Amino acid sequence: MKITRNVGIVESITRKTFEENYFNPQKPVVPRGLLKESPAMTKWNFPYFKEILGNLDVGIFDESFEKNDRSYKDPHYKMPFARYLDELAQGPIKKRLFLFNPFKYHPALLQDFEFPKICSGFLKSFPFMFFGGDGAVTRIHQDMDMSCVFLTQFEGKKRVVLFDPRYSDLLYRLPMNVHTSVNINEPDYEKYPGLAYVEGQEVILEHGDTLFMPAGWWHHIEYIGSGFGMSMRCLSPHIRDILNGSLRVGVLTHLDELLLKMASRPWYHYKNQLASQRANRKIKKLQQLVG
Ligand SMILES: O=C(O)CCC(=O)C(=O)O
Repeated sequence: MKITRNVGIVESITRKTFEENYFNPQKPVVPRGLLKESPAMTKWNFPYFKEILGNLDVGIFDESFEKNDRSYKDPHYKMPFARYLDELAQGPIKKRLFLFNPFKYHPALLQDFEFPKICSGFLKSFPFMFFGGDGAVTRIHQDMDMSCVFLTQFEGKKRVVLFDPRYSDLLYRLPMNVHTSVNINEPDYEKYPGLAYVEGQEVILEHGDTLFMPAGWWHHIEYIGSGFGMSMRCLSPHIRDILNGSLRVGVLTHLDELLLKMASRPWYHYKNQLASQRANRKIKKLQQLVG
């Protein structure tokens, strides 16, 4: 597996340039300081969230999220947000808050930023926040709804590794799911030979950086220092992504979870087998092309 640092970083960008160079061709980019005028950039920090939402019970994902046969939507346990923020501020903990919607509980937060003007089609009811401690990992996945994501970093840094969706088979995507069993930090080429043909793009996000992740791009995320970020989602310019996303959100994920509940091990085993078969077919095609 090759990991490059090819993601473009731009200090400022017009809507026209963004659409032509990144949005329409669905190419990742970091438009630095996209939200720099927003009050959120200076106002949002751990003490502020503790003050406004400290009493809220939040769903925590611990390291067992790394296990593959768990739904990635269900948190492992709950704890008061204030206690979680204290733990984050104190030191390295791998607990994460994933797809957290604080705006539901404190709508005034929506006044603290504006959706970027560089594209339209934002799903304005679905901004989400993500918190994590130093060393926490959001395991590689695609976003189920197949929308484009603008991920802005507020506190701490993040290492993000992106993979083009054309590598889905070689990344052993589990059928009916947006996950894979592979670990991109320790690729097991014996078990997953397809990984040798995959190329990822790594980028480090710092305070104020926004990463544009096109629809369906795989992302693996590591927290460098305790921190948090926010995602804003917008519809893909391609109707096939919108249809695919609706199918996944409306049907496939529910079916997958039902089968996981009914027959967890055999279903998981069967999905891994299918993923391997798909990867092997892809490897064969690639080998025929080169030789
Ligand atoms: O920042 C994170 O921890 C995860 C972000 C993510 O997976 C997303 O925005 O889809």
